[in-house]
Amino acid sequence: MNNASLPLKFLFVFLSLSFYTAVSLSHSAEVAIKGTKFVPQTIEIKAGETVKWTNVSKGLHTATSGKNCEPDNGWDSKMIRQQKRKPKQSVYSHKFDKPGTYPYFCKPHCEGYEMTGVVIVK
Ligand SMILES: [Cu+2]
Repeated sequence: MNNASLPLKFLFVFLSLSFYTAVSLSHSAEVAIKGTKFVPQTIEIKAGETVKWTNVSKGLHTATSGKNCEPDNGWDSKMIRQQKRKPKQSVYSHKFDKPGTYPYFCKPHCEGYEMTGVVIVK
């Protein structure tokens, strides 16, 4: 290795670590409700962790456990209001204790907008 490549090598390590940190953070259990989408649509967590949904859109949304727009009588956020006006009502949290795949949807926007998401608990 010549001297000129050494700084480049450090830069590469630094960028790799930065990228790794960004990827790790994206694994945190935060779901944003933007427009008529859950972002990320699929989130993976470990058993015992909590997923927090935050509505940053203008509309009213729910995070409701179930498939094909049908509630399965699991968890249901009820309406999660817009974040800016009523901050306390803009967030819904649910703790997932058992491993499994948990599909959910937004009641007002499931049909038509296909506003759905999945929580995968490992
Ligand atoms: Cu919605």
